[in-house]
Amino acid sequence: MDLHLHLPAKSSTVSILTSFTNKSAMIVYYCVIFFDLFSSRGISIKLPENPNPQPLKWWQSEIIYQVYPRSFMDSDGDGVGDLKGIESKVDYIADLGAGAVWLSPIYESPMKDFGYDISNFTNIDPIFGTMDDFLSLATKLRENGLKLVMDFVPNHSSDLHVWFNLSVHRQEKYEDFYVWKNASGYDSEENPIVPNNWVSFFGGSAWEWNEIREQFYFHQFVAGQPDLNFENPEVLHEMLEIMKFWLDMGVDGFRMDTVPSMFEDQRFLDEAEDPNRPPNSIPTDYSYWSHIYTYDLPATRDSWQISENYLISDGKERCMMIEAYVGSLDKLFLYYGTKTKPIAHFPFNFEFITRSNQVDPFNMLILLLPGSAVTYYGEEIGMTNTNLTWEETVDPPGCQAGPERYQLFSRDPERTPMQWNYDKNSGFSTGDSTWLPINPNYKELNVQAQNETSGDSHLKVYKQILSLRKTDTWKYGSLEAYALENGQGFGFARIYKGSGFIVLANYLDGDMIINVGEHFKDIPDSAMVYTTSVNFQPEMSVGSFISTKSVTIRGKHSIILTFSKSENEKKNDTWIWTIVNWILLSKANFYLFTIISDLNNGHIVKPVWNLQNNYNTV
Ligand SMILES: [Ca+2]
Ligand SMILES: [Ca+2]
Repeated sequence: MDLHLHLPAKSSTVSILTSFTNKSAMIVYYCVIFFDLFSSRGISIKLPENPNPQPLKWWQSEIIYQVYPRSFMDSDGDGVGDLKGIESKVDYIADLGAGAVWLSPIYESPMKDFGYDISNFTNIDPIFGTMDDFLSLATKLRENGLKLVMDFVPNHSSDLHVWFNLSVHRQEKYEDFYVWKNASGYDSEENPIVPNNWVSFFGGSAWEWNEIREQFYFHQFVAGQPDLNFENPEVLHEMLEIMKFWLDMGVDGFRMDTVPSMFEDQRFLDEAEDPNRPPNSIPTDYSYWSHIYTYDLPATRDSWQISENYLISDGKERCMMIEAYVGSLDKLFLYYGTKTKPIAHFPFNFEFITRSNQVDPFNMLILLLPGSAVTYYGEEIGMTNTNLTWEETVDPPGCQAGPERYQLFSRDPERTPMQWNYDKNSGFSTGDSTWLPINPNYKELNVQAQNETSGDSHLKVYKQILSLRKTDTWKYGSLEAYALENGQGFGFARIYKGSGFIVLANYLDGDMIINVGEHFKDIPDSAMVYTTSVNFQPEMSVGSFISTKSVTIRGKHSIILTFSKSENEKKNDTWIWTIVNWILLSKANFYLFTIISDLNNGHIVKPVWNLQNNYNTV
């Protein structure tokens, strides 16, 4: 399963945040910001520049570019993306300025959940290619200086995995590999009754009857994804062996899928209704229930600790990112572990939701605040969700929800193929059909168009942003951030050794006129326009100098200014590492950002954010 792309976006009913671009499942962990801007009031964030900078680890500084393999590039015309297709586009990813590629699952799978149901964890599915294709892709990535992160799905296997068959037949060692329970009874027609009321993420009972074993098995996701039983140490052992297999193949890290789902409370008690459930939810919906016995149990975190020794024992710095939708900041923090017992390098989720027509302002925000960042394919050109009909819907949670409600749950809209050019299927495939339709807007919105235009484009802005991210200012600079104009906008400045940049973004419709010096310290009266959102209003030339005393930004636009302070203007910043909380209050929600600095390595290491009142986070 792969919750990330849709749930926060699609099922939100209270939040004023609406999904806007699908291809904009943004990430953040290392530093994150998330906010809604309707009448919010802000308190500032201030952190000094780093006096003792150490080189950042690759996963701290480099953009991780997420490829959804089915939709990136199809090399053989069957309408489904594949590894050879990805390999043919490595140059493109490298040219963006990204530093790593994260591949969503490519393992052998019957594709009931499009690859998150794995029938062989150490082989490549033929639809994507062969192991040779994988090694060839890995080599090409390495040659282009790109790291490779693999999706890893520990919670469940496919029901077609050999382990499951052995478990069904109670074969030694495998008998308890899955979560089996007896029927709680039988109804008047002799049908077995489920052990309890647990509901799957994708809707309906999480229990499936197996006629051979005459027991129910538990599945947090589709019935074809039986949950592995992590109470059994053999299961964890097998999973660690599989991770080692891929590390030995040269991968640089993992993104661990739905880790909070791994353990279930062994009392198997009924779960209660969630008092904060969405008003339109129904009892067969996952969001209807409070998942205190099936989600985010402490055992989850105890089981997954990064073995730093193993991860870097050969001198190769590897990365571990853990998917965790856990609702509160406190809970999310637990997934970092502690210094002596680290869990994830960073927990990860897709709750940073972007807005229609604001891809540039949000990219500036997420990529230039301190912290790791992920770009989901297509985000760099501002791809948008594709409206699909019920007949076109293939995603299991969408199909499960039925023709009236599929749009609340389907992740198909954000998975439509990459829009490369003006050609048939936007250059994604030469086939007569594709596994999901191409968004019709490809005729205007595609990579070729944005590369070739003589004017500005999201792609050009994106590359400019990534260039700035490679500077010492981004890596080690101070941070000063404010909500602007009663929450209409947001601005932040980064300064290192007297040079810096400032990002100003207006997220609402009206004009915003900013006197930079009113909010920010140490910004000169004049600064250079580094880049702007596409079609920035009022028009400004990149490279020109403007007064910072009055910067006008029309609605939904953003700008980056760069400047250099003269030596004698530098002041000694007080070096205080601290915990900073930043609260934004808005009409509907309240968001808390926390940044925690690290006393030892002198860089901000754990900025995270939290969205309160969001019951759609899992
Ligand atoms: Ca193909
Ligand atoms: Ca589980």
